[in-house]
Amino acid sequence: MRGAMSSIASHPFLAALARCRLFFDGSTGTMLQARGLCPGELPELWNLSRPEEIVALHQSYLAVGANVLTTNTFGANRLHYGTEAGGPSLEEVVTAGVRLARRAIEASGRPRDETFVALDIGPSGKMMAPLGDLAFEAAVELFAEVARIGAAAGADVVLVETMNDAYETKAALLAAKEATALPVIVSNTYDEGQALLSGTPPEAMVAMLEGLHADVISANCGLGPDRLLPVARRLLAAAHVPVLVSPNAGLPQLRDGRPTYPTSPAQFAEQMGQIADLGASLLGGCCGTTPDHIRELVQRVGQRGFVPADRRAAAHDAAAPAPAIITSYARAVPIGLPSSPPVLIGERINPTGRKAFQAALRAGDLSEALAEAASQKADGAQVLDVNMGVPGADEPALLLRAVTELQAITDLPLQIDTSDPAALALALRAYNGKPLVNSVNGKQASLDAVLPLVARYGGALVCLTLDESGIPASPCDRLAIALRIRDAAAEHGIPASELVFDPLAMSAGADPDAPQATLEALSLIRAHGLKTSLGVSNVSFGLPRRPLLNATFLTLAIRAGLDAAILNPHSLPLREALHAASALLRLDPGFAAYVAFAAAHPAPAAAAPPATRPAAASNASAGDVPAAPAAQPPLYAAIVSGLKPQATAEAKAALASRPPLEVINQLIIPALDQVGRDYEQRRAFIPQLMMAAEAAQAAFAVIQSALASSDATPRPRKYPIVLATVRGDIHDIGKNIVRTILENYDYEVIDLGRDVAPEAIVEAARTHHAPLVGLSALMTTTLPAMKETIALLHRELPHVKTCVGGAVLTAEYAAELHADHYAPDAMDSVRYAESLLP
Ligand code: B1M
Repeated sequence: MRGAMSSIASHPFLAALARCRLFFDGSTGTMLQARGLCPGELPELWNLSRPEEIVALHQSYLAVGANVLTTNTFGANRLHYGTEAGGPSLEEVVTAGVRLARRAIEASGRPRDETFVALDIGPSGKMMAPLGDLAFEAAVELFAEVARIGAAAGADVVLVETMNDAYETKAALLAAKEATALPVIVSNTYDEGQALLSGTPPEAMVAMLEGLHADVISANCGLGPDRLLPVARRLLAAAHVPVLVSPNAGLPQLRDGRPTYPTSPAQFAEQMGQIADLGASLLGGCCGTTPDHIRELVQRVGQRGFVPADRRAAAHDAAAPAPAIITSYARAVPIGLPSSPPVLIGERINPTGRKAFQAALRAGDLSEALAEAASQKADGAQVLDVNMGVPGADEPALLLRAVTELQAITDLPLQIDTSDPAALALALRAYNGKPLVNSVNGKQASLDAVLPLVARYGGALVCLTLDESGIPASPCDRLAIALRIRDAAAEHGIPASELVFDPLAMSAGADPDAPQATLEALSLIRAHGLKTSLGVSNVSFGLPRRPLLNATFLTLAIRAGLDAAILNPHSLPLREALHAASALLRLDPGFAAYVAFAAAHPAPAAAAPPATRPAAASNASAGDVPAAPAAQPPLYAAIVSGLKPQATAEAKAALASRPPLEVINQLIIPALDQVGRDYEQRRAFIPQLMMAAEAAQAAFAVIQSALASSDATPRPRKYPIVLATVRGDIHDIGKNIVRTILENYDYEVIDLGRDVAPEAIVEAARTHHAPLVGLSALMTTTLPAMKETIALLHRELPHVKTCVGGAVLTAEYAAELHADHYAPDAMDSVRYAESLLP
């Protein structure tokens, strides 16, 4: 977070960065391979077994002008070291790594305040929960241990690098900050789509990392300097801290089974020059770069003009007032962009006044909250407010669960809405990204509780203009509270650009002057260069035709300069007002959003009669008119949205009116195809793919048990069929469907699971005397494994027939692989099995 500058600003490394450009070294892995590191050998072991090689490598980089050395500790963590009796401890490996780099510097005679040792921390190699099995706090401890050891051994700075998952990056940065007093550089690996594997764009990374006080933000690995240039440009446009760029020497090409890197030292340095001119303060190299690359880089770029990061950032901020950026793992949402419509914050994940929702939350049931996330997004919400304030419930635990589970199924940023500091602390720590915090107010107790938490974890902050004396009637008094909050935040290092002020809508029924006062306070706050938000629906409390009043008040607030509106996105009048006012006030260039909205919501006369919405939206705020329902069948929608409990319930409902195979073929598979298309077109990312897969599996489990119970009498089995997803491929939903249908037709299925080696498949066919083997593969990259399996089967067991299936296959491909049969779906495999031995 800008302004919340680190207390270690006087550290020699940061002081050097304010003076001049620094050069990192190049690759470690590629260079060690050239010195004899064998495939599969752990590179960090060389710190103990071949220390002279490591020192020599460091010296080769120092000799060409590098002034930051990366320790040989990339993969050193508790998962790889210190687990085997007799093996070296993690402490030995990391300490040696730091000392060898220090030894090289000392031998070079370079001054201590010009040449630095960066403790290298790479990714854990595991997937973070809830999608994987590495819990957030376990990841923090894993990285903290390495950071503690490295700092004690004398590292100057921590380099967290090659991270391709935003959440793991957060764990590593928090760990390094909490375990050491060193500056921390955080480096991510972006793909050609300019996002991390977790789908995170550069702006979202910058917002989260600056909020957590990263001292340098960086991109490394993955691409060469030419293809990393657009990412560097985006990082430099967004970041206020210095930026490091360490690309590969181009995209690797396989030669004789080994990767080679095509970008020559001269090309590398030439392309890096462009990145330096954009303002990168630190430059280095990753895979495939050698001392020759760094020599060229230092020689060609060392003399170019250098602008310190704070001057570069100040120039950006002067060009346009800085918005408050909030993020999820997949997107950054700016609040307060000039000439933009207000950001729509969905208010529906809030049990206030909703008895059934409260009872469900008290029982630990979050399904309505998850369904609201999906339906509010469908109705245009850009941010989701999450409030778990239920009397009698454990709010910290519930809010933590809600934040975690919501982030697994939605890519929208969340607004964490609680008045309980303990709940806020837990949710902020576990949040994947940089949230909006709702809220602080002018009471000293609130300022004391909330500001330190936001300063520590990052976040934009909604500030309510009330204090110990209540909500002032006068707009000027509300402004005075806003300014007091602004000043208190600044003392905690939270800049005004991160604050969004809510001048509080009050019921016009209770006080006819209230709406005017709120609008005037809003204008005053705006006139002081501050941002605003408003929960609009309070204005109509106790009055008839609430949607009409709410929509009109929203229009007036937009006119007064509203930056964010907290409202019910299911309310059509509110969304109509938002789009129409934004268009008329020139906040919607070219009327683009208005036209898209109008196309999706034709005028009432032409529209179909309103239908009732699904349960999730049926208890919309009093008087709100629900928007048109989504057209997708509920089971399809539940799978696409990754909602497991809903998928289970909707599968049961679907089975009441359709046969099981129809549910599979017309609802489950098309939903997965939709998610696959979204993934391909970068509208969805791995987390959504995984949640959709889990929802599909939950639906399929219902179908499986329906099939099993409809056919309780055991019948003799026909013959054994071996089934497997081939080596390297973990997609097994299709194979599982095929197994169930084959079993339903009385075949004995030996299911070997997924990612199965050719030899294991042949062995199972031999042992079970199976006349038929069914193979599944869903990726072009795993077709060779399928071909290898078929060849091995034909060679070892020529009498065994092979039947293949999976999304990437066609009859032509199957013929090329020499399969005996291609089955486009499960029923076709049954027909083929019957044709062999009826
Ligand atoms: Co991934 N995935 N996925 N994925 N995934 C695809 C396959 C992909 C097409 C998405 C896309 O880009 N559009 C793409 C492959 C691109 C390509 O190679 N051309 C892809 C990718 C790239 C990946 C990863 C590499 C992503 C990453 O990590 N960067 C990764 C791969 C990991 C690995 O395998 N090493 C990955 C991971 C995953 C999840 C884990 C998240 C999850 C799988 C969970 C699981 O299976 N347990 C997943 C999912 C869900 C999909 C999609 C969306 C859906 C697959 C599916 O289940 N379809 C998929 C997109 C798509 O296919 N539209 C995609 C429904 C299923 C019922 O159909 O398997 O075809 P299918 O089975 C049918 C028939 O084909 C036939 O009968 C079945 C029933 O009718 N059949 C057989 C299948 N096997 C048969 C065997 C037989 C007979 C018939 O023998 C007798």
